[in-house]
Amino acid sequence: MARLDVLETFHGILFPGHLHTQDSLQLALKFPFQDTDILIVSYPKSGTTWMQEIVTLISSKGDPHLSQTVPNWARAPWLEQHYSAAVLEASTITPRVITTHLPHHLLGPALQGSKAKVIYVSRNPKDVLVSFYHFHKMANFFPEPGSFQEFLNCFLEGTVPFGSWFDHVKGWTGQTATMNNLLHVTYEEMSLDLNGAIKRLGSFLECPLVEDMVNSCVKYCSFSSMKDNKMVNYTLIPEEILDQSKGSFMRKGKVGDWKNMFTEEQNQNFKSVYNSKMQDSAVKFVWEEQETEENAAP
Ligand code: PPS
Repeated sequence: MARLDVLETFHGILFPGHLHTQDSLQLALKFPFQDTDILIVSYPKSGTTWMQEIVTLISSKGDPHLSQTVPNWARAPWLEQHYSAAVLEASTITPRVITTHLPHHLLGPALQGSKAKVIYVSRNPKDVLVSFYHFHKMANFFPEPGSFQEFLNCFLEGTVPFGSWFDHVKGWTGQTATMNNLLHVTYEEMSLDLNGAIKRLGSFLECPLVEDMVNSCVKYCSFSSMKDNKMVNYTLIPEEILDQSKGSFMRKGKVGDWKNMFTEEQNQNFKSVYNSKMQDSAVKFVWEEQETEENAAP
């Protein structure tokens, strides 16, 4: 299934046809979740792969065997991608770990009444945008991103593949008050205190970890360790699909890399769109506080 030039439009959102079909997207919306499932939800480039690795390691009590022998898409498949039904059927891994980039307004109904544990991962949208832009350049299943300014405009309009970051984040984080099986974790929290984030996730997943296990998780899900792990760094993907000569999936792994791409004008424009689109959101992000402090500095 190459379909590198195909984009599927599903409920008004673009999805790369290399990985998605109308059928696979439709099937995801009716997925019969089991109460023991762990669902990782994210907008692309928010720390999905990192969370897949963390959850695998926590479930393995820090033992890296699974995370270093089975590719992430086989141990935590994306629900909406065409191969997931076959992977989930053949898998013997327990608990099942499933990943999705679908927005809440599409997947929410399938989760209604389920006790599946949902982990929502978010990241500063400016870092998401920069990471997504670089990924578009190397991933041949995405359209040409154009200039950074053009891509930024599409991101703010929500016309990039996977739709609007704003709708995605508001849709999922808006459920935290009513869904007690939903945990919101940010990329920035994981960067600041990986040890603490792992402990918090371990207790949410009801998977108690002693200190040695936590330390092992921290070691194997560090950026340097994951960059060298073929099961997560996407070097197993053929060149015609992911052109590694144009970049690497494990690119920088940094908080605040947007500062190397954005002009002051782009930052101001982004901020004003952000403030208007997020005014109805109750969530306060770590990176918002950090940026406010930086602006206040003399
Ligand atoms: S995808 O395509 O949606 O699955 O991408 P996703 O995994 O969500 O995001 C990729 C970015 O996450 C960074 N990454 C990490 N950062 C820090 N530590 C660890 N361990 C880690 N693993 C992945 C990866 O480098 C991408 O970010 P950028 O900014 O491009 O480096």
